[in-house]
Amino acid sequence: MPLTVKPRRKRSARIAVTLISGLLPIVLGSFILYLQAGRTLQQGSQQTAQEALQQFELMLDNTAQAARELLPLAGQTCENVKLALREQVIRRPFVRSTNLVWDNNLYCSSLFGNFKEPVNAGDYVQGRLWLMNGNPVTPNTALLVYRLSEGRGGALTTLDGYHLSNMLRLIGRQTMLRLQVGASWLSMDGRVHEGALPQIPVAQSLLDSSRYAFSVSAGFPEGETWRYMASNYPPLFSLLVFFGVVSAAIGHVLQKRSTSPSHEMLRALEANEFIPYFQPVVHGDSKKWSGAEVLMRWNHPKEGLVRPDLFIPFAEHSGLIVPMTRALMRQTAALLGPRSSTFAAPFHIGINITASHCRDLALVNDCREFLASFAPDSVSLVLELTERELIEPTEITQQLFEQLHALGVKIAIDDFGTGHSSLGYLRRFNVDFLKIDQSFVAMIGVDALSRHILDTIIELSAKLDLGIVAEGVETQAQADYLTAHNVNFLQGYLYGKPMPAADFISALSHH
Ligand code: G
Ligand code: G
Ligand code: MN
Repeated sequence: MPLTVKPRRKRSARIAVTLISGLLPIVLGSFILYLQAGRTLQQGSQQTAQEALQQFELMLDNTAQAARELLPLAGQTCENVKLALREQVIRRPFVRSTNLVWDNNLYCSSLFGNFKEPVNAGDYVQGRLWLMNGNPVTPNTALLVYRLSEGRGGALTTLDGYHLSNMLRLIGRQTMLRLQVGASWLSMDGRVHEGALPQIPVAQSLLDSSRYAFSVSAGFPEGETWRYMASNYPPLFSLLVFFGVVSAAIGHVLQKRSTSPSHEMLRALEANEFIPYFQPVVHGDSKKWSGAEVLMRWNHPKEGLVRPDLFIPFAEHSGLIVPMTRALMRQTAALLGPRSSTFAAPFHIGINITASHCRDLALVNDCREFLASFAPDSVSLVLELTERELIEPTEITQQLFEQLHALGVKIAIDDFGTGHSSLGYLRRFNVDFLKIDQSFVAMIGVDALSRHILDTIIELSAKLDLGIVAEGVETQAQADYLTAHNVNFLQGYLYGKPMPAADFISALSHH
């Protein structure tokens, strides 16, 4: 029969929740660190580009200054001006060569003196700067040419690419740093490339010079963010892993700690933690064992043995009492069934039931299954219904008790005397036994009124032809009194406390 309670979460789901609570801080933290690393790299590339831009402007200032000083000499014969041209080369650290132009013709050079080469202003970006990949003197070596012109005259001063690439390397270090002039660009290895600057994969910064026609771009190669994190963030990663472990542990513990008592009890039911204890019931005259009451115990993994008064109310409230009792009956049948063929007379087995059991007919099947485990007529199953909690007579309960009766199941009213069941009630439910509450037994020889009630109950049961069980018999005096008043069955510490199955079974063979 299906449980009426929502099943507990699956083990795999619990593991998943634990994993997620552990991974969440790590993933989230790594994401934040990734963003932080990206920002740091962006700042780094911005700073590098800024620094390179400044240095290149300083070098170009130097080169431009030479051109400015030479421009007024344009038009004079090379013979007159070549010393002035060479002087600029020597005085200015970055200037490699100086040249004079007249009518778009380079006619005098610091290197060769008299010369003749056409000059095309279109080669120069904004008429000013040309990044060349070498010249006939030094082919395949970068060269930056600065052009100044006025009227028919002009001055060309060149900056050695070696200085430029050196600067790229010095400033760039781990950064990818490039200098772009028009459609050519210079890489850190000193080579000049034609075409648009390729995109830099990580943290690209592009800065245009406001004074000269060049720009600088900086950035990092693919995967730099992870490399940066791996080399700079190990302590933070350890912290994240620590948080992850703590968070997973909290998630795990919170899940293990059940949210409600019924939740915890369902877990216990699945784990078979509810076990039967047995308390013997003896014949009033011979004091031989006539049977036993099955009392539930919770064998809790942490709390140890838990008494039923502490959990039965929750079990009743959640409806779990029905599957719990079913499990208890199955265990009892498995323990005692195999020995039942040796029972001399029908052995009474008392099982406590509650109002929850009387809402449907499931109990009939449970009892049928229980009885089937025993040798025919070797046991008498007694269902004990406490008088504290009366059952409302309905169509269902009427059917239930009729079917139980047909099965041969007996009904006892437990804790009799503490509630107020009427004669009609006793008859309607076909009651077979009354179990006198232990409070009356305890008052034997102590309190006259209680004794009077006790005598009345005994008389009543005799008149109604009901069997009678006295509970809580602790002293010989109580036993003597009850036997003298013809009480059929006695139960109490005098004859045996509730005991685990192994003890009960070994004691059973002596009785
Ligand atoms: O032996 P003891 O301390 O176990 O019993 C405490 C109370 O718990 C008693 O009132 C007894 O009837 C009740 N009780 C014990 N076992 C069960 C059980 O299996 N089902 C129900 N409903 N009550 C039980
Ligand atoms: O189901 P019922 O309410 O009858 O449960 C019997 C309860 O009485 C159980 O808790 C059981 O441990 C307890 N009990 C059984 N015999 C004695 C006894 O002799 N003295 C006392 N004080 N309690 C007893
Ligand atoms: Mn009982």
